[in-house]
Amino acid sequence: MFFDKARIFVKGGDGGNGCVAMRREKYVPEGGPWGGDGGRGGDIVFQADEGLRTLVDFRYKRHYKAQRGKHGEGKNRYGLSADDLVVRLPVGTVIRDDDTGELISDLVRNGQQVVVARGGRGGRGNAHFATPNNKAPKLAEKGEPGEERWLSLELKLLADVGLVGFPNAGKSTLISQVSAAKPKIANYPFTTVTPNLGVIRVDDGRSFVMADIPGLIEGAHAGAGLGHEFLRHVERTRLLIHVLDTAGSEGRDPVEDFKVTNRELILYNPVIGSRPQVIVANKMDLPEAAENLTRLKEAYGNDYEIFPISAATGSGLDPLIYKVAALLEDLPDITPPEEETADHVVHRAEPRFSVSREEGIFLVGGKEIKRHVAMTDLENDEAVERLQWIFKRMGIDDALKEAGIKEGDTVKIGDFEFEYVE
Ligand SMILES: Nc1nc2c(ncn2[C@@H]2O[C@H](COP(=O)(O)OP(=O)(O)OP(=O)(O)O)[C@@H](O)[C@H]2O)c(=O)[nH]1
Ligand SMILES: [Mg+2]
Repeated sequence: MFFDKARIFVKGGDGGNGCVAMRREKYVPEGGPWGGDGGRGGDIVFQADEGLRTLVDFRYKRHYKAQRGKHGEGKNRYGLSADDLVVRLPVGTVIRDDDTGELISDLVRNGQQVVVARGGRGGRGNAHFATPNNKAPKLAEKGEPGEERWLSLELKLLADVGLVGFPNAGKSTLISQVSAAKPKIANYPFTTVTPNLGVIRVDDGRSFVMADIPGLIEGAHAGAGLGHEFLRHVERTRLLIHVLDTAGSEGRDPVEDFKVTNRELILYNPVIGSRPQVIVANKMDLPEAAENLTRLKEAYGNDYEIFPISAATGSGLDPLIYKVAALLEDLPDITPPEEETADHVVHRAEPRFSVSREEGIFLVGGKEIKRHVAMTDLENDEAVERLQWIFKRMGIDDALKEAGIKEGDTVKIGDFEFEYVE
């Protein structure tokens, strides 16, 4: 099987905890705070790798977690930061946030990297919290939790040219003649069930990549045959080679086939439907082909270049390959479809926090305050006092009062519950 979709979970490493320590030295009577900071948690980094062709690895391993940072230590020693976790994916993988659908990245270049989940920063040690009023603070921050989210991955192969046409038209035979690709070829429809890529090298040093996909039949856009699933892999090609069975084997009519396939392309995606095309009139070695070629020329000769070939015998291939190489030189580079460029992503402006009431409990939500709670050592009075100060500073205190909170009511933030005191 060919896996071109996956859903996976990623989590950056948590930051290491800050340390509470006091300086104790012989001749320094009043040692100050001396606890070091925790180290940063590792990021999850995705890297495009041209050696990979499918997302099959993500079928078996769905959870990716980076290491946490080391905790800070006494004598102001920092905890070590964790290494990033680098995960390799095939070039052409589109990465989205699975919950929001937001585009995170489109890996189109070999070696391209993107951070998909940041590691948390290390908690600060108590050395940071000394003030003129509190020269020996006994609190430190816990490490910040690493970012986590579900991602959807979708592979869209990157090729310059895509082969489209009915099953049995000879697409796989063609790619096997002009490149080193060795797809299965047989005289029955839907021989090809997974896309194949082939590199075509022209004598003069130019080269381009061709994608062979499963054949399309009428109604493919609605799921007939193998459906249009695989058209995704020609979405980013610059030119389509439309392969026709000119001999009209099995009672087919190539003039009609050309129309039907183009209609399916447009129904799938008008952008693909309007890609430049050349027509390959295949199977010219068969006697029925000559007459159909004349009809094809009459019907489409004004609008398209038509290349009579025999993929089976290899005749007519050179003019086709030279022309395709020449056309590609003038066609713009592959750019992902516009709706997939990050500029078009709408980022929802999130309020800083939210306060709501449910069955007498006051719920406080929001990333920022949840992070503060996660970074607080709730067993430590001084740390909790500081958290209360953060509540005031962020305006959560006022919002709770506005919502009608009274002494003794319960406040809940994530998993953390406490009793409200004025
Ligand atoms: N006579 C003749 N037969 C051909 C030619 N090209 C392909 N064939 C035959 O046509 C049949 C189908 O060829 P494939 O290359 O598998 O066709 P395809 O378009 O890849 O088909 P799907 O993968 O099913 O979409 C095979 O039996 C080939 O040997 C040709 O130029 N002449
Ligand atoms: Mg095939």
